[in-house]
Amino acid sequence: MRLAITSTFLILVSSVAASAQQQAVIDLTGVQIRNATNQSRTSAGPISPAYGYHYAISGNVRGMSGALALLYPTPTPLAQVLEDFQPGSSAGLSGEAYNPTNAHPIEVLNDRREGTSTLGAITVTYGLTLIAGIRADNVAYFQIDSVVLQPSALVGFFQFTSGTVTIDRVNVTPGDMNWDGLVNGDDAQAFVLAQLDPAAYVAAYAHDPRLNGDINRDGILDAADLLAFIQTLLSVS
Ligand SMILES: [Ca+2]
Ligand SMILES: [Ca+2]
Repeated sequence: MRLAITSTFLILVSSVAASAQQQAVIDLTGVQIRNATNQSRTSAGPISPAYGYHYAISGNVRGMSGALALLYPTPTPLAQVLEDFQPGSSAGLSGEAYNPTNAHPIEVLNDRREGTSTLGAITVTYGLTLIAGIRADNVAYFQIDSVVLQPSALVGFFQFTSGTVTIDRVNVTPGDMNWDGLVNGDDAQAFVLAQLDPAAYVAAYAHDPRLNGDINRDGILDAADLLAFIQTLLSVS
């Protein structure tokens, strides 16, 4: 009986170990965007190492004092606030990161944005650095650093009423350049596009071309990968 229980336990343990943690979620509720005030949060659970990650920052913020309390008295999507400060800037709230080592730690986002903007009758000097990553112990983190919101007493500060940073593993298939799940001759055109015009590749496939194109995992997509790509095609056909 003891033996049976022990083996059931071992099966449970091994099945848990075998299933990768696909996503990390970091709660932003209560995080402030405040002049000269760094903030950080970590995920409740771990995320397994991967070659690629998709991250997304979303949530609602409210002005807590000063002009921001007057302009944003109720929870307002962070994306809308960023657009108010600088049109187009909300695009950077989601993206992809490549991790050629397939190991942690890894920084997936380090994005500084700054400038001046007119809020009501006030000219605001603003700046903040958004940082996200995964520690060696597989816990994900998010930081808002080096915040400038000046003149701070007049401008006030924001606080998240709700929100998350999610980091998802991207499942890669080396050589599958058109992301249809297969590696075959149809990928050749996309591979050439990735080499000649990486920006056009990203526009067409919405992925960093290195995720499936850096086949030898040295971190760059170049002619050495073309040879590896051809060898991959030959081995699967
Ligand atoms: Ca394919
Ligand atoms: Ca390479």
